[in-house]
Amino acid sequence: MKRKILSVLLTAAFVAATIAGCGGAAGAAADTAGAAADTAAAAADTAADTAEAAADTAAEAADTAADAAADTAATVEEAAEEVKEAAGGAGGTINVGFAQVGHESDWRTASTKSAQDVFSEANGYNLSFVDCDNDSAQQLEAVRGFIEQGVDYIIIDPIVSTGWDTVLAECADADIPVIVIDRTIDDSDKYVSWVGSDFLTEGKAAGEWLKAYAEKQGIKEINALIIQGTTGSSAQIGRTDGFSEIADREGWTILDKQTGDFTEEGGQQVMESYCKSYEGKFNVVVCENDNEAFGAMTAMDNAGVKYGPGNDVILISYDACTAGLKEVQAGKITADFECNPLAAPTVEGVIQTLQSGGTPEAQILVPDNWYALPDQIVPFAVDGKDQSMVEVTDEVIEAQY
Ligand code: GZL
Repeated sequence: MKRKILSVLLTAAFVAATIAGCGGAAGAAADTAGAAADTAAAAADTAADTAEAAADTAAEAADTAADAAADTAATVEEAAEEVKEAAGGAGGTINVGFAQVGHESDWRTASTKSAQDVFSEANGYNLSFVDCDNDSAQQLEAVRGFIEQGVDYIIIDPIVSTGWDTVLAECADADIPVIVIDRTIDDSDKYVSWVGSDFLTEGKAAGEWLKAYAEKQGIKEINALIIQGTTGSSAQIGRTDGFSEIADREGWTILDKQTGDFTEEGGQQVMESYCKSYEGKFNVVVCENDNEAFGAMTAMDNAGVKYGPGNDVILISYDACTAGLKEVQAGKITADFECNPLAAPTVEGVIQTLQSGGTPEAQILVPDNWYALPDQIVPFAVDGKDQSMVEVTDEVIEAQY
């Protein structure tokens, strides 16, 4: 467009100049026309420059607007992503970090599988699972790793019950809700809910059952050996305290208490030592989980100690895992006091409550049962509350975890 204007004006100027060359009125007119053409050409130049500048300005404004629009779109997308992540189960994947104790027992295996089954991709979760190998330092490191990852929720089964307040404060600062499962945390309340069993009641139930069973059997004196769980874990503390409370009340003798760390190897090592140190002096062995009981059975077999119904030694165990109930059915473990490992579905309920803006219960107990063969089932109460026992059958074993 600009070129065209210029070419017309220049032609006019050329014509004018030609006429001017002829002299006289015509020449004057031509001069005037030439001047007008020059003025017009200059005006056209200015207009073109102005138009160009306006075009450049418009282009810059367009670029700026485009950039702003792109930024806005990105911000909106980020916000949408954040809303989607916050919505979690409502269409978004929920990121869960689980710091598990370790892999020390059948109970732990069942607990881990329960969590992996519930917090699956198919159910809308992304589970970051860390087996902390019974190492508290590793467990604290795993929780801090989840904070770095920016998970939506953190589940902790605490190896021991103390040393937690600092890292839980870090979770709170990161606005990540913590749910404690199974064992308890006793030196901090910076978590949303605890889901687990009542370990003190488990210990008391074992003691009250033993009192009732010893009376039925006409056993006048109890000399017990205890193989404890991981020292400082709430499961160990509760079971030891609960059983000891009944022992003290009944005047029983607890010859020794040593930790088998909830493992079969640990149970065997401690029982081998007991068989040497207390040969012929004990008539009750209490193992604070089934895997310790399996190890103790090996040690007593090797030492020629007879245990189980109708034998010299009453063998009491906790957890009541499938393998433990099989030993009850085989007449090896006299009674088994369950600690239910399948808490993950309840934990998911807590997460869904939080997702929908609700407030979950602070403490949620999962139910436990007590198991024996018919001849070892006796009536007893715990804290004045009558207890029922489950007869171990093939069907019960089949249905166990
Ligand atoms: C109890 C759980 C214990 C089990 C053991 O709730 O923490 O840890 O009794 C396991 O088998 O190792």
